[in-house]
Amino acid sequence: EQTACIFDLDGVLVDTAVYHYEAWKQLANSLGFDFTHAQNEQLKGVSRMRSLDMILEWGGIQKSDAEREELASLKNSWYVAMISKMTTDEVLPGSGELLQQLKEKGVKIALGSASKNSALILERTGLAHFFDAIVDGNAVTSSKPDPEVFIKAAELLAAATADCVVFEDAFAGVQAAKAAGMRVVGIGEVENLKGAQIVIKDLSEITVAEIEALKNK
Ligand code: B16
Ligand code: MG
Repeated sequence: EQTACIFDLDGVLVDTAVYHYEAWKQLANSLGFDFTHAQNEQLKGVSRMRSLDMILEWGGIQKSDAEREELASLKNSWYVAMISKMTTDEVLPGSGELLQQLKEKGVKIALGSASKNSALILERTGLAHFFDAIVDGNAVTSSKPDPEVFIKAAELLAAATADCVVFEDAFAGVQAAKAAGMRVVGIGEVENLKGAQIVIKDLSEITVAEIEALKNK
């Protein structure tokens, strides 16, 4: 059967974590407390509202639902201002090349991201044209580790879940892919990505043939 590939966005194709960090830090500071890089790490792959709730908890602050909505949209307005200036230089090593090779071999490609800003990021970084399907934070009701995002992506590609290979940098994303019955390539450190079939530093470290061979493992 034909392999299909599903890519997470932040931390796999592009590095937007630095912008999330700046925007969340600005929000935390405006509420009177600090926000560290280590805390930012814990927000990878986590939805916007869940991220806000974790930050408010770290700051020991309670807010009403209406205030939480307001804070989340304030953070997002700062974040969007930053990602609106992204360029094609901000694509992570090997991403463009791998997407190009998959495309040439006729492998179907989908996005499976928690972000509600994926369209803007893909457009700014010149990656949008590679995708046969896009499933992001606007299209799902349950966040990773729930498998919904990847199952929807497989459906849109008309691919069997067993033929899908997911590329993920977050542990919650690895869990989501496993729950969907898919193979997972982890991007980052082995100790953070337990359950992935293989873990690589970035997409320059894998070939189309290696991806297709994963299904037999
Ligand atoms: P937004 P991914 C995730 O993207 C990020 O890793 C996470 O830090 C962020 O909070 C989440 O998207 C939501 O992003 O505020 O833009 O909707 O890694 O699933 O591509
Ligand atoms: Mg990610």
